Amino acid sequence: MLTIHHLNNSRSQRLLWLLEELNVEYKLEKYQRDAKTGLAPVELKAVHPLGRSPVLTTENVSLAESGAIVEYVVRHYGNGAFAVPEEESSYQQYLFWLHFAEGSLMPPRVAMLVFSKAKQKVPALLRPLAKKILDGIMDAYYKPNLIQSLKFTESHLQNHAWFAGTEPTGADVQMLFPLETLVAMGQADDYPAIKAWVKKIHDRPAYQRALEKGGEYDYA
Ligand SMILES: N[C@@H](CCC(=O)N[C@@H](CS)C(=O)NCC(=O)O)C(=O)O
Repeated sequence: MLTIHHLNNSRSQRLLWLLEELNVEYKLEKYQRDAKTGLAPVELKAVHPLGRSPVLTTENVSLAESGAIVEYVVRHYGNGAFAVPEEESSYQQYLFWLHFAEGSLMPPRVAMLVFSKAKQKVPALLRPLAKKILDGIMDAYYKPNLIQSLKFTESHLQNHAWFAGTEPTGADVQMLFPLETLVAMGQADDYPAIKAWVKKIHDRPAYQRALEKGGEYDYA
């Protein structure tokens, strides 16, 4: 039996969507972020040394990294659904978007989130200086980098129903978290195709079931 170790308000929500789409039987172990730090509780370290979510376990598997888990689940439990596309150009799209999600899109999003939290934590006297430095780094690198990635994603979705081929695949699962958080945070006004793609997934019965099972999730 598969177990998914799931943290509230986190990337693991997309795994629940995948498992619901595939009608896989699974057990859900829920963990709650620390109210002050937002970090995962120490119990997750007993499941995997990195102590982050998601983690998938079976009697003989303990796998972290959502991309790795998506590939594992689709390969062993997919029965052809959400699978790696066979057609060469779709296969290349699949590889690209599956890795782009965590490799290129998430890092500037996380950095900007961390920087804006950091600004609030600096003592009031030092805040103007801290703001100047942190905004300078964001404006010089993370912001333009993120906008470039989002424009590229938007242009793909203006011409394609899914990220790779004619049906949803693991690439869509991976792209969901960065894009649904963007929409939920009200930062997607310039990206109508991204908004429509997120809505299309949110409207699916399997997504709704995943939401019900996962509990607290601020991005849907
Ligand atoms: N690239 C990893 C990222 C894992 C990750 O950072 N997960 C976050 C949840 S969104 C987490 O567990 N954060 C809590 C912590 O770091 O303590 C993946 O895709 O699985």
